[in-house]
Amino acid sequence: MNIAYISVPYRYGQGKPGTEQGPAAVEQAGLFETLAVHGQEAVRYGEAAVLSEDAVREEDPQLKRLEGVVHTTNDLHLIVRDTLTEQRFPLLVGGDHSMAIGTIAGLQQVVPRLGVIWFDAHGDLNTPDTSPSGNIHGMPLAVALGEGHQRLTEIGGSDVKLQPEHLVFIGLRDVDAGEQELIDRLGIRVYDMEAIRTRGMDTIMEEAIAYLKETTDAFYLSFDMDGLDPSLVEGTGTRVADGILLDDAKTVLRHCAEQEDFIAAEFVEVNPLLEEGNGTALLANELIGNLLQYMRNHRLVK
Ligand code: 4U7
Ligand code: MN
Ligand code: MN
Ligand code: MN
Repeated sequence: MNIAYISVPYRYGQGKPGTEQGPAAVEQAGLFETLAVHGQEAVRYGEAAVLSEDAVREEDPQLKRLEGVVHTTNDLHLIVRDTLTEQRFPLLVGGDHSMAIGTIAGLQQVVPRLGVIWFDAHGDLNTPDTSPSGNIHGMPLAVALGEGHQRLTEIGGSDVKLQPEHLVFIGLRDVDAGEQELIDRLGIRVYDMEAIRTRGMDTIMEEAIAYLKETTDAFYLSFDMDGLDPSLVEGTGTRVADGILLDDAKTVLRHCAEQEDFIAAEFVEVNPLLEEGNGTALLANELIGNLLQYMRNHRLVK
């Protein structure tokens, strides 16, 4: 019983109310039952601290709600680090994607050569200088690569948390100019929708994992719900047309689950206030169920 569900009920990395209710919505959708069905302890193992609305100001328009993001990601990195140290598999539910600043910092303290599979329509590689929105959920990978505001890059220590060759994108299709510049300059591996269509997700995941294995010791999956096709995810804040369909998403999960050195997963950007009903949270819960099913023989789950 080694899966440790950790919730991150927060929204300060973006402007739309609702992602702070993401974890509760996924719990409502049956997360504890899903954990139990797969032989896991049906508990919330941890929850990241979140500042109250009153304590968070907009201040810098290029780094909106910075204090709120620093507070939660700093707390989360300690939770993730300790969970991993206890030989457990952190299963995180958010919350907006800026939480990954904390996830990566925490994992990297235990696994210095960390690999990342970033399932997302977006690059999340903006800095305060390049961001069109000032929302920090569009910046977590830049921060992990050591680019951006020092309050963010120093979470978990001042070293660089992620090397560009330790990152792969799956489903990328909405990239800002500054992000593209960074991808080109650093030679980051991208599997876009065109690649998925022409080569198939099985081939791509095999290649992506083999690539990461060359130079990393373990990897985690960061799953932004907006990587999926907008027809599947009404309840997420930044939907982009022509996304990944369910079968291909499950293929991503299966390939990750088959790897011994797969050490954590996060499901982010569930926003129940953007839809009638709870469809996106239900889908997140279903995907988590698929993941646990595929992981039934995983060393961290038995
Ligand atoms: B998400 C955006 F400009 N790139 O920086 C930005 F298009 O975590 C969107 O992937 C960021 O959902 C989306 O604001 C962040 C925008
Ligand atoms: Mn994202
Ligand atoms: Mn996204
Ligand atoms: Mn709703």
